[in-house]
Amino acid sequence: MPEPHANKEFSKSENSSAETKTVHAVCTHDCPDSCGVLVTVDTLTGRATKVQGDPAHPVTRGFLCGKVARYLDRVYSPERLLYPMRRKAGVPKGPLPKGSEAEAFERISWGEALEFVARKLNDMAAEFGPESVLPYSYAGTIGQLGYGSMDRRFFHRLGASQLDRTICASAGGEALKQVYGVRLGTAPQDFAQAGLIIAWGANIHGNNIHLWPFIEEARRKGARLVVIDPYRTRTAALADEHLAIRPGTDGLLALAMMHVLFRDGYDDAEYLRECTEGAEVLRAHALREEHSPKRAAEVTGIAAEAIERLAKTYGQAGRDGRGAAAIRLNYGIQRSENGGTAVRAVAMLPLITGAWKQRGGGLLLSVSGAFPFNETKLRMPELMQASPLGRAARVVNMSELGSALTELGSKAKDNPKVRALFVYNCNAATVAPDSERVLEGLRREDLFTVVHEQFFTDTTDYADVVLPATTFLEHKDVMGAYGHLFAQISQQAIVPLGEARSNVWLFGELGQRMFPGEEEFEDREEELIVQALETEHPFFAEVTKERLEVEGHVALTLPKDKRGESLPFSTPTWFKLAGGRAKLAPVPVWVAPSESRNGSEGAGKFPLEFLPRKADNFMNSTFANLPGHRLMERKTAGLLEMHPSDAAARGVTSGDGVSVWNRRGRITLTARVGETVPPGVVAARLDWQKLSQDGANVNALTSERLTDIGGGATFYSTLVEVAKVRATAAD
Ligand SMILES: Nc1nc2c(c(=O)[nH]1)N[C@H]1C(S)=C(S)[C@@H](COP(=O)(O)OP(=O)(O)OC[C@H]3O[C@@H](n4cnc5c(=O)[nH]c(N)nc54)[C@H](O)[C@@H]3O)O[C@H]1N2
Ligand SMILES: Nc1nc2c(c(=O)[nH]1)N[C@H]1C(S)=C(S)[C@@H](COP(=O)(O)OP(=O)(O)OC[C@H]3O[C@@H](n4cnc5c(=O)[nH]c(N)nc54)[C@H](O)[C@@H]3O)O[C@H]1N2
Ligand code: SF4
Ligand SMILES: [Mo]
Repeated sequence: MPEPHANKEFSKSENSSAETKTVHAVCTHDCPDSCGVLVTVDTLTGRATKVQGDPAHPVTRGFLCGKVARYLDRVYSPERLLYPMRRKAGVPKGPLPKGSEAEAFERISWGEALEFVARKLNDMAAEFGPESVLPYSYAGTIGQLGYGSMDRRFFHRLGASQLDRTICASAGGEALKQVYGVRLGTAPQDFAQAGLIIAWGANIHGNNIHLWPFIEEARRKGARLVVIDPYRTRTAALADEHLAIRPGTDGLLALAMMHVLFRDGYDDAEYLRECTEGAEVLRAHALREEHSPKRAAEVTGIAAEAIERLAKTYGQAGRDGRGAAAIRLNYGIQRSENGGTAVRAVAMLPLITGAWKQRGGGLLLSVSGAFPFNETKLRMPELMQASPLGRAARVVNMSELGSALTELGSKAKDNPKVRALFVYNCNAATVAPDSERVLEGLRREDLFTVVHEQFFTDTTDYADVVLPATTFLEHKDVMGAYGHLFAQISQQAIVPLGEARSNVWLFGELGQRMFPGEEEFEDREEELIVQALETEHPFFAEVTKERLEVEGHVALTLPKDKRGESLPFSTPTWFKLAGGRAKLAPVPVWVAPSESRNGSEGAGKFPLEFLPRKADNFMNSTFANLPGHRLMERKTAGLLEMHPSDAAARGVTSGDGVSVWNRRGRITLTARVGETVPPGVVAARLDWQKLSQDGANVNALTSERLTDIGGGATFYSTLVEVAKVRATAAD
């Protein structure tokens, strides 16, 4: 690996002295904020001594979230995985108690590890066909290179199955594209100008903290904050109004808002005419009786008056000198069976009122579409043609991992069973839905599993080979963001610990071994960054490697409208209010998720809607193994939050042990009775299996069912039943 690089600009900064230097890195966790991070490094020892938010970054504004403020606990954790290891002969695959994992494996050299993995992949490809190899990755890092570059080249060239990365955002991302054609939205800084802010399925304090200062600024100027979330998040508790909607009913709420907007003349006729298609069809649909606030109230659990008020406040925003309406739509609502339709409906609201015309107005889900990185150059999909397959490989949906490992394929070489699973950037055993099936698949003795990781996790417990991965302090990358509009470079601040290696290095080495002499596997971080930036796209007019190296972050060059404002959708284009860009229902039609109180399975044995939520102090499953982070999360880890009415009906009081189950699985948690959830809804946090009571986590209960649009995971459409298993010690 190259030696760490001291950024010229930052090494001159006042933080630097003869003994320390400051390096510009970027937090590469899967978070909308993509913070600029200044890393202080002791130049004598080479050790990082401090991380802080970059004060010069207009969205980071000098602070990091609580979890990454303690990032050095992760980098220098005594539990870091530092050497390649191979499962010892005779040790069965399966859960290992935390701290004992290393005993199941023996250390090997990188040379042996690469040789072994290359040979196994070659053997599998030869015997069963290359599609028997399945890469499985998500967002351990969202750096352009670490997330998807050399890894894709490698698997394309091999002819491995392709992975459809749907576990997080594909329903919402696809729905947004159906309406707008692109993933763009309101800049976070512009929220400071808004007069009304709706946080819709958006846990801002937990997941998107750098938006909060802009919301506070708007509120100081009189803006109102409304939170639409079944769960009483900290953001909800701090809002002017919290609408505790029933899960999976947001599409209907949005239609009811449209009903009022059209009925009461809050639609912007000129904007609709100039910028959209299908407004008349949508108007007729929205005005149907089933979309009246009264009818929507019965389903959503939000009073008709509250819906009327919300719609009117939304319609009046931006008029008569009031600030515009900004919706922070986040991914919460699209983790439902009907989540694509829900996002599609919500995304239409600012088109109806023309909220995009003013700074501060509009909607933010993701702005990832604003970064024109040259992904084709990085990933080289054309290599699939050069593979033994000579065609595009089959596609496996990552949200169906359990089925892919237990049911998919046959003896035929053109549709083989999965024989080798290569996991990187992902804690698959913990985060994938229907984990009982996933684990059944991972236990298969005829499955060869490689895991590239920073730590021993629930997933490494099933690995044949584990390979040590670098943290974002230990490798270089280039970054976009999905929650702001600055491109950044993340410098390598320290030498990798032990024998940890980056994703780029690993797949480059494997590529060179398996396909000797093929140049595309010789590129490393420096070359790949140059390739990532090879584009004529005007948004990158100012984004050059040279500037990124010196400045750390560079603003995108966004187009300006005739007033000279760079607002994403203020000028005429082709937004679809009816019709969409694919074969969708012409207008959004709300259908209850089958696993919800109004759905086809709602009246059955499992009456409670379950929210298997993210932890505010972890990043999905990342950080859950670190004592300092667990301490921060202690008030919610391992708990089942229940409404008093549901608890009373089951004789449960706070502190009781409860069993939570459905057809797919069963877990044990400790009850906390209170008003953080509405009646009929229970909530718990995602955590490692091995750190949970009974060794099973919330995903034992979730299903592989996919969303209506985008083939996404439906974590938040899950029904369960709860019973007391153990009284609290106080009883
Ligand atoms: N601290 C922390 N930060 C994170 C993460 C983390 O695990 N921890 N994960 C990162 C990742 S991968 C992502 S994708 C982002 C996601 O960030 P968000 O998009 O905020 O995603 P969620 O936390 O899944 O859901 C947001 C809120 O939606 C609510 N919700 C659930 N169902 C419904 C519903 O039917 N309707 C409505 N209106 N609301 C609903 C949930 O209660 C939750 O409070 O956060 C990132 N940031
Ligand atoms: N019940 C439930 N399940 C969920 C969710 C939920 O809200 N509830 N959220 C879903 C969502 S939105 C998402 S995005 C997924 C997230 O699923 P994952 O992407 O698997 O996220 P993490 O749990 O953070 O695990 C990432 C792993 O990558 C490793 N890693 C980090 N950097 C690198 C690197 O550079 N190289 C390699 N090789 N490894 C690295 C980390 O050590 C970590 O173990 O989970 C999904 N699962
Ligand atoms: S996790 Fe998000 S908020 Fe925290 S430092 Fe990283 S980018 Fe910033
Ligand atoms: Mo995610």
